Amino acid sequence: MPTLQEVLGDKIIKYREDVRETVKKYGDKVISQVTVAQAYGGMRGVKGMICDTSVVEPDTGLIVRGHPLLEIKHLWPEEVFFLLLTGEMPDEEAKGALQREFDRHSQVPTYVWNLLGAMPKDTHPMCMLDTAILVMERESIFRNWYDRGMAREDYWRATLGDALNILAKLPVIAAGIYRMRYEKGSVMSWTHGLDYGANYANMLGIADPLGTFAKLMRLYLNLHADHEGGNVSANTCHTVGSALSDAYYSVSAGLNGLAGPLHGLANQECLRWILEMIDKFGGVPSEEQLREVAFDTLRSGRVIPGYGHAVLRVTDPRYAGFHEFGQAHFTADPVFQTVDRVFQVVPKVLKEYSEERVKAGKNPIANCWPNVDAISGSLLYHFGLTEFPYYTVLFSVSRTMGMLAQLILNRALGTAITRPKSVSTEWIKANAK
Ligand code: CMX
Repeated sequence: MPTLQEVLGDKIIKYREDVRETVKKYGDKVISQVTVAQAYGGMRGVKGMICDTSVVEPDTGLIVRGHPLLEIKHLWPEEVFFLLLTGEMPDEEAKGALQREFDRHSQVPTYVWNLLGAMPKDTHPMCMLDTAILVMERESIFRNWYDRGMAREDYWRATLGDALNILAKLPVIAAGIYRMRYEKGSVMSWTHGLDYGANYANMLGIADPLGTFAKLMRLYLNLHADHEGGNVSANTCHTVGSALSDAYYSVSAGLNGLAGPLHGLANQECLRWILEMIDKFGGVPSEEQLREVAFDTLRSGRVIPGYGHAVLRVTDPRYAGFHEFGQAHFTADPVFQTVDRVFQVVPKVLKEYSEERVKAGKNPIANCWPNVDAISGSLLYHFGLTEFPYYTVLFSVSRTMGMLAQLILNRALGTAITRPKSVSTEWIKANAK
């Protein structure tokens, strides 16, 4: 099979033709309307952008290029990246070529380590990661070619070059941040010839005699890679990139969004919540104890981390994928058992609480089921990766694949600069009646 660059080059000719035809045929059709409540409510449900790498269906969850997530959970991260971009699975030859690209670009510049080393010791690992990506902007092929008068036709090639460079260095930097920030010893290097997930697992330095942690990392990087285009990280990366800011600016910005507690940081919040309960009750809490803590959390005005979703209306298939892994490998683990028991209790609590909210004139909770963040941390914790402020960095290494795939495709399609129209409250009052 040809390489990623060759397959994508051919696909892009078809993608462009397809989009041209679609706009010609359906350009004046209405696909969405916006109510005043939606304009104030984070544009929830408003269809106003295109993403072809994946879709999130409210009743089934993530579908990647036509494949329901749980049917492709065995894919390795490099295969997922190939699939996101081209809609095709790479064969061994194409996968090997992509792995060699990562080998070639994996050396992290010294100035990145110097910068990370100079940051205050209590810097959040996400701040370290986003800063490291941003400072490498000087390496951007896109900016370099653009400054020399690159044709629009070549934007995607330059962005793919930047993407391969970022993706190759990302696990090295991310693992290095873990080792520096938590004093685990010296930073480790990328091993040539080893796959992406196993390389990241290896560089974190977690003991893995049976290779189970490497398996978890492959799964982890697969399940978090993409979640269509409207979520905060993908949407931010898209918006920044739409100004033709290069991939370093765009990805760093997207990850700043992932660092929020309502988005990617929920995994850290979730594990904190679970551990506090285990600590409080001296072991796996009973269903009654869990119910009490869940209500206390809600009544004190906080959200239950890892539950609810802006789009999904069922249990997140990513939760199901991780749950299957936990059941296969460590059912006796108290943290995993607590997560499992939370699943028995919290959806019922959220439903009751939602009814109370409605009676009090507030919005219902649209989805009382778990999302990916409710469980991912418990698996990492099992392997001794207990520093939960680091968890969003793992999410980031994965989500960068999705953000970059979307960015490359938008460059190929010449997607316009993002500029929705805002209106004022006065305008609403004057016009909505
Ligand atoms: N606990 C308590 N209240 C919740 C809730 C939860 N888990 N999920 C939703 N609600 C509340 C919302 O805060 C909102 O309250 P207000 O109207 O008072 O502001 C109300 O229910 C309606 O919200 P919604 O329509 O159900 O959900 P949104 O689309 O507004 O928000 C999300 C979605 C994910 C931000 C929200 O469910 C939440 O805060 N969950 C907990 C944090 C979390 O797990 N985030 C990770 C999501 C996955 C990811 O992006 O990585």
